[in-house]
Amino acid sequence: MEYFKGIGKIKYEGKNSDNPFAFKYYDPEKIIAGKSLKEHFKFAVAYWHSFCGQGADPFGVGTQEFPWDAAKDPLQAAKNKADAAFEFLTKIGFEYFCFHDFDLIAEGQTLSESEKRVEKISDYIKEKQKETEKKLLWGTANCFTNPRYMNGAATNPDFKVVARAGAQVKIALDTTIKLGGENYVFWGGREGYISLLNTDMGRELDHMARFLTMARDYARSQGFKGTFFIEPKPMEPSKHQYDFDAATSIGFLKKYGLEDDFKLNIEVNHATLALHTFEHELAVAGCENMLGSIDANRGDYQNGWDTDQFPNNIQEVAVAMLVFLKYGGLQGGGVNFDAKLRRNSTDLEDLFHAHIGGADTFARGLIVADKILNDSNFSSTINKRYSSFDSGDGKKFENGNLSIEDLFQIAKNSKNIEKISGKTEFLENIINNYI
Ligand code: XLS
Ligand code: NI
Ligand code: NI
Repeated sequence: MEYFKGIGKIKYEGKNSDNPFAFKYYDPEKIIAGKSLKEHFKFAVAYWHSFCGQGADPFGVGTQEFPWDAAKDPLQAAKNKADAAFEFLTKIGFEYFCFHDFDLIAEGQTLSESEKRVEKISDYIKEKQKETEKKLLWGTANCFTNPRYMNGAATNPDFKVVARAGAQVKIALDTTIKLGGENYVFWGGREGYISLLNTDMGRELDHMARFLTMARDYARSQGFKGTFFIEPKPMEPSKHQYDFDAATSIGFLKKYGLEDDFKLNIEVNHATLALHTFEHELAVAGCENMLGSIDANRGDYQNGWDTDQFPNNIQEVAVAMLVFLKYGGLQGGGVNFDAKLRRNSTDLEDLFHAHIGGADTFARGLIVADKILNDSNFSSTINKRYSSFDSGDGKKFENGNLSIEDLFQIAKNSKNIEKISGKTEFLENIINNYI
């Protein structure tokens, strides 16, 4: 059965095209900084938002009626959903998808029933992957929706729940490996607290580290060669989440010796919730050599919720792509559209407009950033700012060859300190001139 009727394969037609079902900037084969756009981005569709989320919000039920949800039998409904997902992937032309265990099929009443269900649907998906040559960017376990996780999963004060989360992660790891997953994600939605009054934070953090270590050891023992990603987010649904932002997550990984196997999956809207910019989070991960993957979306700059809108802010993405290029792109991951249609976007074709716009925004951002780095005074302006460290005492300082007494002598002997402009507006203009 064809779900997205009347829509064919989306092609790159260039910026002068007025075809709404064509890419204007995302030419998968275009080479930028030595790699094709397709290789830079490894665009992925998020199973949960695109094929599961029906648009419910705290004030109302879902507005979407997906034809693939109609079947009563859970396995049949899951197969129909997979058909729709792979039809969409084929038509949009992205190579990758990402999933949570229970995006693929509804959770069963018991653990063994759930295990059986996931096993059956992953057999089916494996076949679909063969037919369509689509790849799994990452898998993950949903350890936050079921009420049993209301006090957390790995950080739950009840060991029984921790064990249950472990069972779920084991199955999700097995499934990820079975489907050739290139990475595995941990987003700790309820790994945090609602109230500190009833929470032993230190103990919960130790538990989380123990849990992640066990998951890593198990996956490695099963031959998993990919990277594990922590996806930082400061809050929502918890009042406070332990993986607050990139800096906090890196500190955690290093404290517990997990930094060799884990990198970060940076999500745009999570950055804004943490009161950071997207590029800030990329830079924090990048300078630690931990920039693994991106969850692409956009927040609402007025209300500050995790609205997960599709990316369309070219300036925001262009500036982020300067950081992306500086650190040599993503380590193992890709750009996953962890974004959802607005609740009143109820046509099936809206999913195409959303992904086309998102891909074009990233492509345009990267092309702009690359031009800025190659053709403008952007890099030289920054290099000049730091040139006092390129030779003489500045160089000695960087190399660790000066003491605080040396600084004292140097300061005593030097004349007035002249003001040096930071050139902020000059640089801001360069960005806009290249867009
Ligand atoms: C929610 C997260 C979630 C993760 C995967 O805010 O973005 O979707 O990406 O569990
Ligand atoms: Ni995400
Ligand atoms: Ni999110």
